[in-house]
Amino acid sequence: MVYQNVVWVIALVGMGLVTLGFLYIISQVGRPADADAVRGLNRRSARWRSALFFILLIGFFVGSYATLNQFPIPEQSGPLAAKQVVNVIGRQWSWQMSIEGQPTGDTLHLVTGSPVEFRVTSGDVNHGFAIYAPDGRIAIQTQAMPGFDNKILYTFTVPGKYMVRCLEYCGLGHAPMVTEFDVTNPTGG
Ligand SMILES: [Cu+2]
Repeated sequence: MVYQNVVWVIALVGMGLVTLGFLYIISQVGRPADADAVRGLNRRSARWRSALFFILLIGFFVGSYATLNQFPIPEQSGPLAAKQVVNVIGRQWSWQMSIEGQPTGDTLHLVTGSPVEFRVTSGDVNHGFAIYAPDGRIAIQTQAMPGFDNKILYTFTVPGKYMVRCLEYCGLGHAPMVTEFDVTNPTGG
């Protein structure tokens, strides 16, 4: 299930309901008002408003819990005990990515199935570090800020070529500030 598509459908249904409400009101324009009917309508609409308020309130808490429970930003202090740790430095206008304990410049190669900790910082100005999955969707993203190590934990499930792009405008070379790396299955597949 792709959350973006679900949210898109919910938004469309919501917009459709609002449109239907407007169409109903337009269709009632010019009809003479009946005092008793108006009183009854007011009572009914007050009950509807209360019911809708509680439905929205419950929806807010359930939706917040369901979506933020899996929030991908981990504890920022202390070690995360991930098997793979990648140090990321954003600079105008390139990404330097190296596996902890390996020399900088080695080809970055990650495997599926075990968590990867990305420690993201910047050598100059703020950048936006985003990893795009092979299907073109953003897998994870966080800010790259000078003086801070922003940690993000991600377990790759799909092998393939992943792209890194900058999501925060950082100067003339922002758009081509791109790099890529491969993710394979642990068996090498
Ligand atoms: Cu940028």
